Amino acid sequence: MPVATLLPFTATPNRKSASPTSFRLTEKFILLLVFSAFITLCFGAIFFLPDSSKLLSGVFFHSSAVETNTRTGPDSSDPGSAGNDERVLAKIKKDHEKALLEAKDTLQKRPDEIKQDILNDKDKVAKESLGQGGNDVNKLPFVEYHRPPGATGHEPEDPEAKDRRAKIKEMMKHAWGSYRRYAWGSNELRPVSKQGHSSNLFGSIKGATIVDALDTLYIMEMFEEFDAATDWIEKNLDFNVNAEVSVFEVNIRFVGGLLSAYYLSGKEVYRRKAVELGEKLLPAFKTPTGIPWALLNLKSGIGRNWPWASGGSSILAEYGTLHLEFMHLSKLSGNPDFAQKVMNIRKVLNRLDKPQGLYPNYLNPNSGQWGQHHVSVGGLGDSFYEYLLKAWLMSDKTDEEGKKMYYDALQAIETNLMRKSSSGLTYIAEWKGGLLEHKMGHLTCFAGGMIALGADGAPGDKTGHQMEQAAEIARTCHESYARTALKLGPEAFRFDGGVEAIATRQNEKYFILRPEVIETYMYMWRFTHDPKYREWGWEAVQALEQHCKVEGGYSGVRDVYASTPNHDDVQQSFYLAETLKYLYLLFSDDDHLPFDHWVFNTEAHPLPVIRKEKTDIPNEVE
Ligand code: DMJ
Repeated sequence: MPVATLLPFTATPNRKSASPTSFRLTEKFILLLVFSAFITLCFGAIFFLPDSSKLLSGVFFHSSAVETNTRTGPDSSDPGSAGNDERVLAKIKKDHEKALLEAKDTLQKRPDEIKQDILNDKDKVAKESLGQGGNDVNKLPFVEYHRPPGATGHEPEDPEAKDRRAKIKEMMKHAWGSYRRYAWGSNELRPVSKQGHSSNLFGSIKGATIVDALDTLYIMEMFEEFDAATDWIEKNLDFNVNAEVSVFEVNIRFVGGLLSAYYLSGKEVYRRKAVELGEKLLPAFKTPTGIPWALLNLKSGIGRNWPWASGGSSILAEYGTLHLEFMHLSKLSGNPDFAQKVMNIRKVLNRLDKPQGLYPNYLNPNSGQWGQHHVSVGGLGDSFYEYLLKAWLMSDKTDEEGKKMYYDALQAIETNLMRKSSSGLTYIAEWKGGLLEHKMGHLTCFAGGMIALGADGAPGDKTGHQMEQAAEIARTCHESYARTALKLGPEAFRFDGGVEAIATRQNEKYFILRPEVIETYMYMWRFTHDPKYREWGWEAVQALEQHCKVEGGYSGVRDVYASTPNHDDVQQSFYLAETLKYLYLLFSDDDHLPFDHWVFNTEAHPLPVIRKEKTDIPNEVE
């Protein structure tokens, strides 16, 4: 039918026409019926044609998918396209059948066979991605995960220890539950004002308490909470921030927390996140000496040092507290850069002259020269010494350089900094250009645990001597608690002006839920089983419950000598990571996170010993 013949029907019905070709009404009606039947048929054909949805979208919606198909796929006018559709349908059918067969096959397999299949698949994917090269965290090499021993414990047989351990778990529930309720996603909790708290140590990275608490949740078998934390991390933990962070704090809390969570649970998300963050920290090492900056902008990769640090220096306890985490990052990522960076720090240190064999707290990353000659086993120095010892232990005692550096440094500390008060309390003073300041920080109290941990390997028959030193430091630190009104330790205490183990300056009287004293009790208990360490730990628990517990969590206090607590309104993330974990372990049996398999980073995150005979399997610890 010529198109022209249809034209009258496009006219409105009441339009008058004198044309001889005009139709009668019945004819018009019949033609209208035929025409509408034709239209319906055409329209219906659109729906009944194969793959009609694509066709419709091509007609009615100008989608990019359709556009792509028309550009790269077969032309719809191509006579072969019907055959293509059939082939597609046949392929879908075949895939379905294959999947069904595989599922049936899998159901008939034993669990160990299924596990092996999964491992093989993973291996295949890993090999493929390795072939593509690069350090993309999404293409991490395959790592065979072995659950390390003692990740969770069992109920202690001793009924008192059992009850006390249960009490510590209750404390964790209160601390975690309050954080979850009032500050979920913030870095820390303000337990009095019941809101989030953000410290500028982490820039705009969020969730410090979540990451720091992960392994404590795990070892206490709080799995519902652990899963909620994992979920938050998967969805929200973001390191792509334009913010300046403390390299040290982010490493010990975030990298350390993620690594531990990986080793305890085997969840890949933790390995991925740890490596991703580790890679973001690498630009901090771009200095003439390779001694890293203290602060780093994670987006720009620009670093700098604390403005208050002597002569633009980096800080010993900061650049010296990366070793454990970075060795594990290299093992888990296959990227040797991490290990090389921290080994280079040692090279720089070993080339330098050390005054009296001591390590000053300040080192300029540009010149490679010491800043002010200030030496401390507390703030600014502490965990550098800890990591020398633990690097040796974590290497399955193969890192002879770390071992030598540790025992040499400890000897210099004993000779130059360790003193006894007139009533016989051993303390570790601070050294400023050859002069002693008879002050010991709460932070320094970790040294009791460290010296006990290293005593066994001490050269020249010094094991007994070092155990005595460790016990004496534990006693001194206990005295610093016992001599206060609240039975909680001050930030720093002095041995001068007629006082012993007492803070004399107002700005040294606060307690911020720090772990170091309890950490030392835990190590001393493991090595001696002297019940006094559990008693001292229990005293601390009672004081925490009485003076730090508030409705919305746990808070630090401003003055431990005041008869009633003045709360500082901060629940530090290390309270969950360290203080509560060390308390829990103090009342656990020794096979829970056993020392011959695990080494704690300075934030109490357990990392497995890397066995020398199995270095090809990064997390193999047995
Ligand atoms: C923690 O973040 C770590 O233990 C660090 O090494 C020193 N200070 C705090 C806890 O007091």
